[in-house]
Amino acid sequence: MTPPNSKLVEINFDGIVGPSHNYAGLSLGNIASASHKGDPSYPRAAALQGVAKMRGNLARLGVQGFLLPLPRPNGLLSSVLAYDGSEAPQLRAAPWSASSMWTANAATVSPAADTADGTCHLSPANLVTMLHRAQEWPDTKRMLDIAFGDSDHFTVHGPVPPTFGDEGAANHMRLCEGHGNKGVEVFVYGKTSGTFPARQHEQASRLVARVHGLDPAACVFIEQNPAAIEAGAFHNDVVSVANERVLFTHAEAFADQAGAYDAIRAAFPALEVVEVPSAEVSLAEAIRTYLFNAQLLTLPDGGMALIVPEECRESASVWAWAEKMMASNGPIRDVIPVDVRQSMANGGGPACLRLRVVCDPAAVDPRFMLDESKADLLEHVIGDTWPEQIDPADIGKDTLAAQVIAARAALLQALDLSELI
Ligand code: SUG
Repeated sequence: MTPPNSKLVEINFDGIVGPSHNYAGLSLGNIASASHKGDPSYPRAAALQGVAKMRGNLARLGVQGFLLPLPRPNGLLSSVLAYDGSEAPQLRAAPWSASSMWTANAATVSPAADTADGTCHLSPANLVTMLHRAQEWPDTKRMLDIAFGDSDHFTVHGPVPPTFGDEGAANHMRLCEGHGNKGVEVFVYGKTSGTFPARQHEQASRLVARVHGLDPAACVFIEQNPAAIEAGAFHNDVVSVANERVLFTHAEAFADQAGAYDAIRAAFPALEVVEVPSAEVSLAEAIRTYLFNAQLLTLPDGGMALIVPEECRESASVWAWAEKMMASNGPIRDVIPVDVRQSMANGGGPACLRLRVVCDPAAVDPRFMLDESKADLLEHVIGDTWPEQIDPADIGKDTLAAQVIAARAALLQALDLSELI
């Protein structure tokens, strides 16, 4: 076994919820997005919920990063679409989407211990399946190039060509003895067979693995269960999550569940599976509550905690299962609910809101790292400038556009990141 590099730690980079956060029902196959379409949104509350989640994890782990909202409304996309009101309102809403908050879709990340050249590789996701998400990658890449600009430590690639749908880390898991050790990277792809699109294509995953210089013997490619996609698991991280040697998964996550465990175990014999049976938590309830869209964290004492949405505590079956698990002698010792309801209503739980990067924190541009005083600063700027409420009829209005642009600019200025304006 390769000895671990002790400077390498896992940093969660949470996306700050942008000032244009709204519910336009843009994501086919994402049940929360569809069912909240047309509701008023509360961008200020949404962003503050996100900061509170970051503060909690900063206290637990001692390290936390963040990524910034992208420029919205996106004038370039608006002009390309030439929206004149005669078409579906989704075309008006797409350039306004705050969807970059879900940084689990920003990129796929392979830590230095896994790659041939010994740098941490990041590939921004092309997100081609959804118009409102496909606009993200150029601005995401611009930000990753700054945050991870130290080429002794990082390699930032371009996206996978658009024919191959790539949704980033949401369909990627990593198994390892410790975050700094060489790991096994598991890529989960879908095949479109029902009414909802499979957003992660197998060829995109294979391409990312090659570009990152991964050891083929330490890569596993697994098909998502088509029934899970049809039930609303538009990304694999809606039905499973991994951390170190543990895979926490619903029993119906993969097309061939036993075959998936065997394939991972062949590359990573120490695998420990924590499987939730359908009889205890149905697939539908798992997707409704986002039990698996959780952050599975290694705490400083070596134990693991699962950061779940509040919705899990309110579900009789999910919480009964969580309590049983906490009382058992399993690897996950604690289940901690957090309130990210504004994001949840668009289909984004605690795990969607973060991108995991294993690296030396000193190698990251410090402007993207959080501490308590910066969390105060974020809250201050968000409290002062983020719109309190957005109604669907506000989308497209010049007054709202001006407010959204000014709010983001105020945040970038406060963080000394005006080069991103
Ligand atoms: O791509 N929702 C996002 C949610 C992404 C969740 N991410 C992970 N599972 N990692 C999506 O479907 C809704 C936008 C709207 O409807 O306005 C949206 O884009």
